[in-house]
Amino acid sequence: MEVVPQHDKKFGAVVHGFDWEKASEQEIADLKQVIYGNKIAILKNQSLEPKEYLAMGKRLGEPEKYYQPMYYHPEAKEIFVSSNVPDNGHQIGVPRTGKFWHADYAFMPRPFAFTMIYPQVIPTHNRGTYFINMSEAFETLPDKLKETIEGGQCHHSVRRFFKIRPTDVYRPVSEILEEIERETPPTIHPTTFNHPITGEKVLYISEGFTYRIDDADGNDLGQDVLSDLLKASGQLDKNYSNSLINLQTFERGDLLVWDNRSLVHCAQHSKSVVPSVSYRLTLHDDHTFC
Ligand code: 7UC
Ligand code: FE
Repeated sequence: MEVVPQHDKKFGAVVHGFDWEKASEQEIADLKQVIYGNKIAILKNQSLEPKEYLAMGKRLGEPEKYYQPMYYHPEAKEIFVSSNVPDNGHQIGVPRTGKFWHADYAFMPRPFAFTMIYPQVIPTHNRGTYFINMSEAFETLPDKLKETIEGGQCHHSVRRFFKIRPTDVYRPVSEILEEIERETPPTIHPTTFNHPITGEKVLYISEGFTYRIDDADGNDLGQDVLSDLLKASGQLDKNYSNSLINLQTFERGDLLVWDNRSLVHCAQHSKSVVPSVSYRLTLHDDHTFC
């Protein structure tokens, strides 16, 4: 395994020669440190069948399948399929996933340590995902704002980005909204926490899922504080030109693994529909999330 940091970018490291089957325990531990330290690892020249991909994920962590079956890969439930390319006329997975700033499963009690993305059909243009390192974003905050949020908590919900399922057609929207609140009730996480491995302080908020911020006494700090924080972190920049935003591009054979504690991400937007398929795996590690 050879690791080359992406010097033209703020973070990320390219990893050549990683073989999940042959890798020693030491190499697996080293790769995890590369991910924590560089936030993203771009594993080159990977050629994996769905079952092999899952086996690889099991070497890096404990895979958890998504809570909604409509995303499942037919050969492995743990693989979350993002696709707008019908397979023999059938929709597999869900199109246009993750086109908003978020950290995966931030709306759940136990979010994932790692997200893996293995692109299958690479879009002809707009091939990439935007990332922001939320510990870097925290460092840029004015001291006054850091004090305001110190010791506080945020409320997160999937409600704004819950995808209507084929089985929801003809259901009253009020019933669907009630179901979302019942099955995925809002979750509370600390507004900032120290990353259990790097020790860096992470600002844990996202434009997609965070809807309320409280101070250390549980008082609502209001929407202005939340939007000031989102703005400072670059998540409200509709042109994606904020200096905290990094575009990570990929090519066929690349497999991305990132630190889902530190990073928020947003799938690149595209006005026209270009064919795109990617397989996601989400993993827990041995540490509590925050
Ligand atoms: O379809 C999607 O954009 C999925 C999103 C609501 N959740 C991704 C996650 O794992 O947090
Ligand atoms: Fe995501």
